[in-house]
Amino acid sequence: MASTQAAAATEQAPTKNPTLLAWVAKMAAMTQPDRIVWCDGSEAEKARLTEQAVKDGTLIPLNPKTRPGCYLHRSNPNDVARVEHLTFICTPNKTDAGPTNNWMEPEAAYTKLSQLFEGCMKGRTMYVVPYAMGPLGGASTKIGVELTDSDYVVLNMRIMTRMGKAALDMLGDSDDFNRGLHSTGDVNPDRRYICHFPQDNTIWSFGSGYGGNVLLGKKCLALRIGSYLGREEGWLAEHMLILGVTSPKGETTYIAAAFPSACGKTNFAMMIPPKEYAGWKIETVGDDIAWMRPGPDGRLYAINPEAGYFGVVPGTNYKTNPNAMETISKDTLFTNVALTPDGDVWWEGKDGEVPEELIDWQGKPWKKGSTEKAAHPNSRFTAPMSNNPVLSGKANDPQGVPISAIIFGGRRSNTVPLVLQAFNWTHGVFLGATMGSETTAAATGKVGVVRRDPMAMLPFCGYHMGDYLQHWLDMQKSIPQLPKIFQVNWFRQDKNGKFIWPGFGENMRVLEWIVNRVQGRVPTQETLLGWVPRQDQGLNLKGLDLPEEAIQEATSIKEDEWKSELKSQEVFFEQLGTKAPEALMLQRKLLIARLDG
Ligand code: GTP
Ligand code: SPV
Ligand code: MN
Repeated sequence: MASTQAAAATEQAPTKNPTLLAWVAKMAAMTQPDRIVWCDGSEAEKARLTEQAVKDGTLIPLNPKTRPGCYLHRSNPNDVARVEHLTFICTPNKTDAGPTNNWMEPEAAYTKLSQLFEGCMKGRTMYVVPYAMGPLGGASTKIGVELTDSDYVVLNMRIMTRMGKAALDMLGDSDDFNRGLHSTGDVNPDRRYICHFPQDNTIWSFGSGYGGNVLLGKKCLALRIGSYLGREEGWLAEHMLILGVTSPKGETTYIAAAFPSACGKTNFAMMIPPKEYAGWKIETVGDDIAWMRPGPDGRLYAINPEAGYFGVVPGTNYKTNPNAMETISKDTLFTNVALTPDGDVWWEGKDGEVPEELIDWQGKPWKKGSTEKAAHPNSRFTAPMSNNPVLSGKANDPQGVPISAIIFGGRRSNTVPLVLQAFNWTHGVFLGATMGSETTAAATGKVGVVRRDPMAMLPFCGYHMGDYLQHWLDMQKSIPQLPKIFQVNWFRQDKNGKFIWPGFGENMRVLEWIVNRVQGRVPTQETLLGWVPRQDQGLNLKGLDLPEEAIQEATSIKEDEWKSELKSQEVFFEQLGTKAPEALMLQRKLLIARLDG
C-alpha cells in the first residue's frame, strides 16, 4: 500500500522536482492516504473542493443573495484557537528555543509525531499544496509545500497565500522550500502537537483543524521559521500590520505596527479616518505579518507575505470597520460564527438588532437574551485581500514599501499612555521588548491576564527571545535610515471598565501625530517614558466628543503604576538570563533612575 502511494505521488505529480517528489513520497508512505491530489490553485479545483466540503458537512453554504460565495465552517469545540502549550520549537539544544518556547529535541519530536502520523490518512485524501509567502517572483518570497488531509485547510490556504501552479513554477527544481505536514488526526487535544524544526525548514502539525495551528504558511512559516531565517539572513519577520497613510497633499508614509493577537492590527490597517480628516487616506499593505529588510537606499522595506486576511469577527461592524465589512461581503469563509434563519451569519457586535433566534457556533439553537455567546469570541473570517476596498497598490509589489515608523501597542487597561515616541532605536527596542498585553481569545487559556509579549511575538518567535531582541538591536547597523519607533495603547479603561479612548477611526488622530513626528513637523514634550504630544501643537482633537479629563486619563503617566510595571519587566528579563541584551538592561536602569530621581 505504502509503496503504491509513493509511486502514485510521483506519477501524477505536475513537477519533476526530485527533492519535492521524494519528500511527498516519504510522507505518503508514513501517512498512507487513499489518494494524493496535487493542488493547482485553479477555479475548477476550488469549485470541486467546495462542492465536496459542502457534501461532507465541512462547509455550510450561506445565502447567495446576501453573502455570495460565502460559507460557514464549524470547528470542533475543543479546537477553536491557537494552542501555545502544544506548540514546540524543536532545536538540537534547548537554549536555542529559549525560555519562552516549549522545546522538544528534534529526533524525539519526529519519533513521537511519526507514531501519530503513521497511517493517519487511511481512507482520506492527501492534498499537496504548494504556496508562496510573498509576491510571486519576489526576492524576499519563500516557498512552502503543505501536505494536508483537510479540504478546509486547502480552501483557506487558497485565500491566504499565492497557492498552486504558480508557486510550484517559482520553486522549479530547487530544494529550498518549507516542508509542512498536517493532519487533523482525530482532533483530540491530548494528541495535538504543532512542531517546528527550524534547522530542517520543516513543520509538523497534528490533531487540530484551526487557523494558526494548521494554515502552516501563516504563524508557523511566516513567523516562527521566518524569524529564525531572518536572524540568519539579516532581516525581520514580525507580527505586524503594514499601512500607507496619505495626506491631503499627497504625501504617503508607510508604517508597520505590532499589536498582539486580537489587539487591533486588522482594524488599524484598514481604518477610515473621521470626518475631520477629509482628504486623508489609509491603505492596507498587510494586516498581520511583515517581513522587513534593508533596501538599497538605506531604508527598511516591508512586504506582506500573505494574500488574505484571517481576521477576528466579533466587534466588526460598519461603525468600527466598514472596510472589513465590505471585505467579508463575498467569497469569504466564516469559522465559528452564528447562522441566521435566512442563511446569513451573525456575531456579537454586528450592526443592527440582535436576531430573536440563531444557530450558535456549535450548531445549537440560540435565543436572544441567552448568556451564551452565539459566535465564538475567536470566530474568524478568511477573505482574499483583493476584496479590501482600501488595498494598497503596493500589496503585490515584491520590493515592498519603505517603513518610516514602527508602532508597538498592547491591550492595557492601565499604565501605558495613549502614545509616546522612543528617544532612539535602542530605546524603541526597549519599548517593544517590554510590551505587556492582556491575553485574548486568539489562544486557548485564560483571557484578560497581563503577560509580557515582546513585540507581540511571544507565541511566534522561533528561537531564543534574548537573541531575538539582540537581533533587533543589531539591525540598527544595517539600516542607515532607521524608522522612528512609537508605543500606543487604545485600551485604557475608566473606573467603570469602559474604554476611555474611542479607538478605531479616531486612532487617525494618533497616527497623524506619528506622521508629523516622522516628518519632523511638530515639537514634542519629554517625559520619563519617552516623547509625548504637547498640550499645544499636540494631538488634533477637533470634533472629538471626549471630555478633557478623559484625554488626561488616557494619556496619563502614573509613577506608582510604573513602579509595579518595572517589577513585572524585571521578571521577564530575568527569564532571559545572560541573553538579556546589555543595551536593554541599560535602558532599564536609565528608566529606573528617571523614576527614582
Ligand atoms: P489577530 O488576527 O489575532 O492577530 O488580531 P488583530 O490584531 O488583527 O486584531 P483585530 O483588528 O481583529 O481586533 C481584535 C478586536 O479588538 C476586535 O474585537 C476589535 O473590534 C477590537 N479593536 C480593534 N481596534 C480597536 C480600538 O481601537 N479600540 C477598541 N476598544 N477595540 C478595538
Ligand atoms: C493570531 O492569533 O495572532 C492570529 C490568528 O492572527 S491565527 O492565525 O490563528 O494565529
Ligand atoms: Mn495575528
